[in-house]
Amino acid sequence: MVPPRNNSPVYNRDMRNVTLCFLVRENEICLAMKKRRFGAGKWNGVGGKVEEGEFIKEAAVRELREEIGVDASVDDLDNVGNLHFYFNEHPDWNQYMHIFFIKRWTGEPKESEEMAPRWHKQNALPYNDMGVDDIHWLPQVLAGKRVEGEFYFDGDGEKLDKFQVRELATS
Ligand code: 6OG
Repeated sequence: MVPPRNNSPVYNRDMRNVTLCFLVRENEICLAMKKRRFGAGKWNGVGGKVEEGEFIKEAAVRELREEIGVDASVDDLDNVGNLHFYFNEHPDWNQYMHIFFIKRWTGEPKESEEMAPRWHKQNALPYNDMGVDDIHWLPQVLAGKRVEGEFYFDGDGEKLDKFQVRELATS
């Protein structure tokens, strides 16, 4: 697949497409504790599956509203990364994750049945309680880079088999 060269995420027809959004403000980033389903008990951004017929950024905006009660405009979503995830033992879980940073929104992040949001210092993130992939791409993104890459997991996604991450030209 040709990687996106501009700021529009590109739908991957061969895999499940999912979104991951981070609200960011000076020195801080909003992480949310996932309360159920995949990734429960871990800090992550906010997101989920892109539904049939939905644009990727619209799906991201919907999840922000549903999961932490904030409203954002698709124009304020900055596509900072795109990662392919492959689960060696569960190929049906494979997914393509579109990552967004958001600097402008309305409302205060609030807890839902799905997630409990909290602001964290960007330079002191709880990587041990995040996805095992995060430490390999989030620092670059926080440093202003755009990334793409592939991660291969063993088990249910808790063990990293191999990965590669490439920095993209910032547009
Ligand atoms: P639901 O299945 O609850 O959405 N996600 C991952 N995030 C990170 N950082 N690492 C992973 O490694 C991930 N796999 C999935 C995408 C799942 C949410 O979790 C993200 C979605 O935002 C495997 O609808």
